[in-house]
Amino acid sequence: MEQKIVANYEAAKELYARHGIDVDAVLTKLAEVKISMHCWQGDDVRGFLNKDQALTGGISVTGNYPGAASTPEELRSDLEKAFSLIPGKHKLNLHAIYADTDEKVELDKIEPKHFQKWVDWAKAQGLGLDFNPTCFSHEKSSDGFTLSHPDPAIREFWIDHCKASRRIGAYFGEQLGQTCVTNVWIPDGFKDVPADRLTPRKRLKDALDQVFEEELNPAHNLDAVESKLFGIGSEAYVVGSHEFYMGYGIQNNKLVCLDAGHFHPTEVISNKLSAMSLFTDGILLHVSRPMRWDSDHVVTMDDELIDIGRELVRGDLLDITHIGLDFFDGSINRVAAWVIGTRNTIKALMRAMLDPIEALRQAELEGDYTTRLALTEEFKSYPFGAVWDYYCAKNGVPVREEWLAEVKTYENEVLLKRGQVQIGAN
Ligand code: RNT
Ligand code: ZN
Repeated sequence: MEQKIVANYEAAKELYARHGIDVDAVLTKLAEVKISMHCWQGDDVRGFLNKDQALTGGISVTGNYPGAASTPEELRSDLEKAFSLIPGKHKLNLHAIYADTDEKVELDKIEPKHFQKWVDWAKAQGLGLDFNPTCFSHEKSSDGFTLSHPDPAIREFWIDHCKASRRIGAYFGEQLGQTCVTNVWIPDGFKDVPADRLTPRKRLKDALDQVFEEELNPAHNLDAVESKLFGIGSEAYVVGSHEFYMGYGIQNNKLVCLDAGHFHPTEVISNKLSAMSLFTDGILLHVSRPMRWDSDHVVTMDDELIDIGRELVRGDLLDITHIGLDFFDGSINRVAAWVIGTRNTIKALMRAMLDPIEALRQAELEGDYTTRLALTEEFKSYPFGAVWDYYCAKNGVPVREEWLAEVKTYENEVLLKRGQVQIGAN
């Protein structure tokens, strides 16, 4: 390792040690945290089943940066590049439409075998896998309803799809020796004010009961449910609202998924973690960055990301929280998007671990809010960058912006040689 990196690290260590912070121990702890990187940043949520379907469900990707993956091989190659630039061993989050098979299979009939190539690859890469049924971009979701659809036959189709997805999740968990989180998100909702808010929610509750009927080994698969405030075309009403899933999750022992972009603009998920932890066994996060709406921008080192990190660390919630990412930006290099968002998320956790937590707690307890504020602000310019550089070097990944050169080379040698695909038609 470069001498300068070590020297800076040693100097930083000394500064933190004055506040009783053991930086080596922090890095050991940080290495244990897995981030679930979402596959769908690589191809603008297109997938490989039903490729001709436009992206629907009230979510949207904009931008036509060249080089989007259009085959499983391309996506895996891009993922390998991204993971090689991110310190630590992590997970990949797959959606059902990313099945890697030559078979023409419907969503309600998918099986583990359709994902075998992903499992083999994850094994070889030392990655865990997470999973999601895809309840959008499909003719049977074209009127905006899936699990809460008034037509029992359509509802049945989506129930079967979610059941099949859970079995795939359990297969991932069993094969890889790491629990898979299978997260159910549906777009169901109305553009305009509904006459009846209750009945669709009753149907959703009943559908979920059927989806989760089959007992699966929790060491292999854990279920999560993701709420939302609104989507494009479901501005007035979303069936699976926060209260709905908070209630459902707590009553039925499911992980509640908190997506940073799924609440009112000034409402933050960081402030929900401590409260939820008192009532649930586990939490799933979709770390995202909403800008004016649920825009799914690449995660940056903003106040909310720092606060999410702080809450997870200070509340000792890392063991019960599954950290997933959820953003999709088609206007920049997609590999870089993954690298930026994932490195930031890890770095935010590291920063939180380097805070003088005990001193802050003590000051607060004594009513000394002056010290609390002063320390918090001074620590914002403590040399966490030197610790981060050392962590990256130690993990054999590029230090600072050196990773960008690798992405640019990859762009020239691989991405720009791909044919341009028309993606995200809206
Ligand atoms: C949509 C939800 C959901 C999706 C992914 C693709 O608003 O956030 O998590 O982004 O399933
Ligand atoms: Zn999400």
